Amino acid sequence: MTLNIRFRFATILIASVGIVFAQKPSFAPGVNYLIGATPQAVVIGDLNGDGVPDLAVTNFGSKSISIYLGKGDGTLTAAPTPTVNGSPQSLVMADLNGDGKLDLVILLYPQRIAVLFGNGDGTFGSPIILIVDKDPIGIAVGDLNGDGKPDIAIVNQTSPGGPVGYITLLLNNGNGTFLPPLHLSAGQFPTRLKIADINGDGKGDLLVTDMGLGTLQRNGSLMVFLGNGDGTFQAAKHYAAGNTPVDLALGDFNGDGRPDVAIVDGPYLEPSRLAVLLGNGDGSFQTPTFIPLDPARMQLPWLTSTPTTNKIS
Ligand SMILES: [Ca+2]
Ligand SMILES: [Ca+2]
Ligand SMILES: [Ca+2]
Ligand SMILES: [Ca+2]
Repeated sequence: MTLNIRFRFATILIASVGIVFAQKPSFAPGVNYLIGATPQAVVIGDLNGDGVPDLAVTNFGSKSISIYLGKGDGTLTAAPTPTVNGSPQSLVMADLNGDGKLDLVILLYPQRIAVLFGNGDGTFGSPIILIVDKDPIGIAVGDLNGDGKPDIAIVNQTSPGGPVGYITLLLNNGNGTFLPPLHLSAGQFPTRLKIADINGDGKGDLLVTDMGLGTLQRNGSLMVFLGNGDGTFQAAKHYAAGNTPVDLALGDFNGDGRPDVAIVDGPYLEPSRLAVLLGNGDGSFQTPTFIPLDPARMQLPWLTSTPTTNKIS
C-alpha cells in the first residue's frame, strides 16, 4: 500500500481547515492551470518579492517543479520550470541562505533532498542535492537551535525489524550548507511533521503524526517533541489523534492565541475525519474533536489513482 495519494489529498484538504472553522466559504468558478504528471504537493509564498503570493508544485511523474507567479488579480502566470534531478514529493519554501529570497527545499524520491536557491524573480539556481536517510516521507523547515537560521527536519519510515520511525535533523550553517545529520527516534509509522514553537518558549518544537503499530491497530497519535533550543529535544509525548493520522496543519482555530493542530485521520479502513486538537499553550493538547469528512470525496482519488512510491508495507 502506498501513502502518496492519501497524502496529496490530505494536504489539499487540510489547507482549508481554518476556513472550516471560520465560516462556510464561497468561491468564484475555478480556473485550471497546467502542471506536470502525478502532482504531489503545493506550497505558497512570494518568490519574486512583489508582495503577491506565488505557487510551487511538485510533479512526481514528470520529475519537475511547476512555478506559477501570482499577478495580483487572482490569476497566475507560469515561470520557468526549475531543474530537479529526481522525482519530487513534498516541498517547503524558506530562505535558507539568508539573502531575503525564498528558496525551495524538495524531498526527492529516492532518499534525497534538493535545495534550490531562489534568485528573487521566480527562477532558481542549480539544485544542491543532499543524500539523506532511507525512506524519507515528510519534510519541514524551521529554526531548531535558536540561531535564526532555518533548519531541515525529515521524517523517515523504515521497515527492517520494525517498522520504526525516526527523524533526521539538518542544522543550517546559514549559507545553505548543513552540519552532519542528527537523529531522533519517532514512533512506529510516522507520516508527516511540522516545526513550530507550541509552548511559547521561543524554541522550535517538532510535531509528528504517527500511525502507531499499523493501520489495523487504530492507535495513531500526535507526537510532540519540545525543543531544548540547541537541536536536542525532550522525550516525545503522545496525544490521541484518531486511527491513522496521515497529515497535519497548525493554526489558532479557537482564537485563544495558542497553537492548535488539525489532523487528517485516514482514509484507510474507516470513513475519513478531521481530528482537531486544541492546544493548552504549554505544549500539551486536549482530547481531539472529530469532524466527519465526505467519504465519497476522500475515497475517490485513492481508488482511481495509481500508487507510486512511499511503500509502508
Ligand atoms: Ca510574487
Ligand atoms: Ca534565499
Ligand atoms: Ca537553526
Ligand atoms: Ca518551544
